[in-house]
Amino acid sequence: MATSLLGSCTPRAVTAQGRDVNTLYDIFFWIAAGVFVITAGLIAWSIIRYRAKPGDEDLPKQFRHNLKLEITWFAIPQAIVIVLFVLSALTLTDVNERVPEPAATVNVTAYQWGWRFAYEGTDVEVVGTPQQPAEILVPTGNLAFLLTSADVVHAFYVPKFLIKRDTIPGRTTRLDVAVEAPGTFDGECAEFCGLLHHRMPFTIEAVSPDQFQSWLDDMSAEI
Ligand SMILES: [Cu+2]
Repeated sequence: MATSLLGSCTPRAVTAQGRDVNTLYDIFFWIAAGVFVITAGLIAWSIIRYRAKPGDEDLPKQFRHNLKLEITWFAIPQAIVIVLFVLSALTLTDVNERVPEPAATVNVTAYQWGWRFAYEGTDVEVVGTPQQPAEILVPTGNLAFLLTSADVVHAFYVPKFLIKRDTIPGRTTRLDVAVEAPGTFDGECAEFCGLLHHRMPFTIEAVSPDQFQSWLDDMSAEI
C-alpha cells in the first residue's frame, strides 16, 4: 500500500520526454498491481478454500509436479518481462533522441559545489555557488543541455523533467527536452559528490521566447 501511495508522488512531467517516462511508470504500476492482486487473491483463496476443517483426518491428495502449470508460471512472467523490456527500450530511445532545432543550447558545467550555465552563441554565463544558487531562464520549447563536470561526477536533475543525466569530467553528455509550458522548476545534483552535495540547487524558469530573448539581451549588455 505504501509503495502504491508513494508512487503517486511522482511529479507531473513538464516535458514531452517526461510524459513518455510517466506513461512507462503507469504501465509498470498497473502490471505490478495486476500481478499483486492475482497473486495475493489466489493465496487468500487457497488459504480459505483448502483450510483444515473439523473432521479432516487425511492428508490432501499428494503429487510431485505438474508440467503444464510449471510451463505456465514460467511463460507468463517471461512474457511480462519481455513486454516491459521492449516498452522500456522504446521509451529510452525516444527520451534520448535529440530535439530538432533547440530554441536554446545551454552548456552546463557542474563543480564542487555549484553549476555554471553558459548559453551557446552568446557570452552570457550564470554561475551558482552554495551561498547563491544559480537561477536561469530558458525559453519554452526545445532545449539542449550539454553537460560536463570540472571535477568529480555529478548528476543534472530537474525532478519535473523526470530525467537525470550524469555530468562526467572530461566528457560531454547531453540532455534534450521539450518544455511544454512556462513555469519554475527546481534542480539539484543527484550524484553524491562531496561534503556540500546538498548545497547544489538551481532553478530553471521557462518563459516565452520573447521574454527569454530580452533577458538574454539584458544579460549580454551587463557584460
Ligand atoms: Cu554534485
